Amino acid sequence: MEFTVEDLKKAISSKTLEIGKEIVIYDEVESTNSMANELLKQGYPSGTVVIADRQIKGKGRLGRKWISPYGKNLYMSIALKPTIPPKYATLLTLTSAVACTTALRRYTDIPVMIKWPNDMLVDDKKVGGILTEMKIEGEKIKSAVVGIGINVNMTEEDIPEEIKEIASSLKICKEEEFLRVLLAAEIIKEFDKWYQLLEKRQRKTIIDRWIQLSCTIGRQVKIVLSDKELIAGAEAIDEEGRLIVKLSDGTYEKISAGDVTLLRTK
Ligand code: BT5
Repeated sequence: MEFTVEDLKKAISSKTLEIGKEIVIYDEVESTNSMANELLKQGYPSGTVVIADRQIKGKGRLGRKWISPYGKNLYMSIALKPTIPPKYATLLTLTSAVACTTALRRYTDIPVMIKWPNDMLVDDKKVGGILTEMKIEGEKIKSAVVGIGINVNMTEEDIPEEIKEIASSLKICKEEEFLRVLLAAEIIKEFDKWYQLLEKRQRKTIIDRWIQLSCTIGRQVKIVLSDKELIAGAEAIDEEGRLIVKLSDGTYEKISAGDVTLLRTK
């Protein structure tokens, strides 16, 4: 890795309340999410950040993989012990997307948008994704890991055929290289701010900002659920972070998990 924990702490510069008090950087891991979980088990505190230069088993949602070439992109996980009730679990992903997108926009000036719940898109192509994994015990979230993958300096040639149609990178969007250390610092600072709002139950502030940054609301979408597919209009987000969609028969449905494909601008 071309930057050290000290470099990153210097780039963060201001004091954060919780995120990044402990930072661990690896050359190679199976998955920064798995490593963050491991560190939590070892007693590392909530807010611990794990970064790696390469992942050999980078994870997407639902058992999918996250393509993680060496030295080009940001692979980062944040280990947390949230105090919010489990029913607001989806909101943690939405909060993370708000923090990452705000940080990306500030650092790169690229108009990154969020597709519900976890994709960061530029011109409908994916430049980043978020994987939230949680351990829930009874009525409590025991621990959570938010994994953030951002395609930073990947070129067209670096993108494997299987995702060429759907993926992009910050470098491809802006034709310039970005410093991962500065991007990571910006994300840690924003995450610290938005996560505190979530912990303080400021759900409306988070959802309002999410809607501002979203390219999902107001679009026709295709939703793939485990047992069916729906074509619907994405109308709003409820206070648990679920997507409210309007079906062609005029009825509404709330979606809390599933894949959303944007169909066309309304
Ligand atoms: C995600 O899943 O978008 C969550 C990605 C989270 C990755 C981070 S990296 C740090 C941390 N450690 C981990 O092990 N994971 C997290 P999902 O919505 O399921 O999207 C996965 C799909 O996106 C794949 O099936 C591919 O089609 C596509 N994909 C894979 N790698 C990609 C990449 N680098 N850029 C864009 N799209 C990609």
